[in-house]
Amino acid sequence: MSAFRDLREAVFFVTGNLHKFNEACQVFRAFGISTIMVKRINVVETQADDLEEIAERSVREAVRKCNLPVFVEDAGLFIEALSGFPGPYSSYVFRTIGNKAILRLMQGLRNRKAFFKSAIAYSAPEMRRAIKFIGRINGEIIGEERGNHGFGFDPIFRPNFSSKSFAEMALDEKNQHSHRAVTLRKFAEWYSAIPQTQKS
Ligand code: ITT
Repeated sequence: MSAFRDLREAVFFVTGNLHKFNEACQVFRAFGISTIMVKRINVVETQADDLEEIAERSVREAVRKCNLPVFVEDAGLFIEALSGFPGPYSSYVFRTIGNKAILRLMQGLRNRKAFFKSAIAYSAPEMRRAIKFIGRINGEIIGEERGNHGFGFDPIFRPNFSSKSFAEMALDEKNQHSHRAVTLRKFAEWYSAIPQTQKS
């Protein structure tokens, strides 16, 4: 018996990040869509100044390699006092200097405003252009790392709707308002509405 028997459909998510995959699974489950992880295989991270452009280039590359209808999601943290740094370079910055160095850069700064942005690009072998969705959440960089949930910059980011950092929230709480959840829901609504024949 198929593991997907109670779900209307499935979607392929190309990512190397299990946290992002788990967030997506939970959002899509509410739409009756099951999520299948396709391990991200590009060794050199696609680089550009704009998240939507990064997502679009990545999805094109993924479709070429997998020959499947897939989506990718790219996110970044934008800090106002640092002119939007690390933004599209978030992955590299997190891997190299990490949260402690961001907190040091922010020491003494009164403007703590920051936002996370997320961009999804979906494409399929016969599609000439990717379909894109974006989401954003405003918040601030707190003074110290807090919480053990989540990943990446979650311990130093507090969204405006809560007194907790993202890392102090369980998955479903982060998924109520996060940048990624907003984008995933927009995508899921669109994906649920298109006829099955256009998805493969
Ligand atoms: P992919 O394989 O899907 O690209 P990734 O880990 O490289 O996964 P992104 O490019 O989307 O993820 O994000 C870049 C970095 O930004 C990521 O490595 C984290 O450090 C950070 N980041 C993204 N989304 C985040 C979130 O929801 N919470 C905390 N940090 C996040």
